[in-house]
Amino acid sequence: MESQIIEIDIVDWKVPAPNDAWIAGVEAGKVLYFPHLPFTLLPEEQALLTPGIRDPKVRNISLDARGHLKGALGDTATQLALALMIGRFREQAQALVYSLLPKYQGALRLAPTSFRPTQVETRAQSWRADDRRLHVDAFPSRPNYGERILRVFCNLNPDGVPRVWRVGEPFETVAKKFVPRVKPYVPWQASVMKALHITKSYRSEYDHLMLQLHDGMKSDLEYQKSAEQVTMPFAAGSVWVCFSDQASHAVMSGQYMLEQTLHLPAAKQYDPSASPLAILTQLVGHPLI
Ligand SMILES: O=C(O)CCC(=O)C(=O)O
Ligand SMILES: [Fe+2]
Repeated sequence: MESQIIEIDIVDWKVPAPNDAWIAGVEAGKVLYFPHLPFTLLPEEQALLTPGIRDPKVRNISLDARGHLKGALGDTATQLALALMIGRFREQAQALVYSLLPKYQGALRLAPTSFRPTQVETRAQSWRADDRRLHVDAFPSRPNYGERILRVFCNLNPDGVPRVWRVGEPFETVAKKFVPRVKPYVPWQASVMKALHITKSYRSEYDHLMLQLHDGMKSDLEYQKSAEQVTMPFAAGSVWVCFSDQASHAVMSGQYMLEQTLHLPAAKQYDPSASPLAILTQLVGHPLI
């Protein structure tokens, strides 16, 4: 299998010039890896690196698009410091993406920024929520009609502990394996789920297929073992960027990460035909949204 990782050795949060191979690579579902791109903490921010800062009722601490902090414990000063740290990462992540992918300017929609202080290995969860299994991202309650999920991840572990991922095979390979096994799409069920507010909007056939890929991959233990994959330790002080609705990924270990999600209409890509929407549409042979 061709490498699914492209290393880019820069030390500032912008690339000197856009690069066609990087653009085509990330739109093909590869992971852009910046091994030497630390997020610099202010001295007073070191104290924020503790798992106890997260409200146990939520999965991650997040800063929403309006700048509201959610899921953190602690006094006002702590909450303010967290919001400032996460907000600074948000700015740097966006600057990096705009330098890498200038055509996306004006087309990206900001989603929440997350801070993940919990040690991955100690998290207990159901198989469906377990990101230690290879998967592509798909969200059950939020249909997106093919809109892309672009993510910037940053390992800010202070003790040099890497965040270890597994990165799997290309999206087309995954889709060819799992699409033949999917449960059929039932439009009236999508209507019921919307009426009951199980989904925030009507679940399209595209969203159905993406969830089926997500669940199909995670529930197949043989696939988890035998699929082509590489184990990738993302170093402390590094950044990586990928379309997480396309790059097959799993997180195995690590602690302290910042993550920015940006949404992009597939039509605004450099090559819309590389999108999961285009690949799945081609595979099933009829429109999905
Ligand atoms: O926590 C991580 O490193 C990644 C988890 C994951 O699968 C995701 O955020 O989509
Ligand atoms: Fe994921």
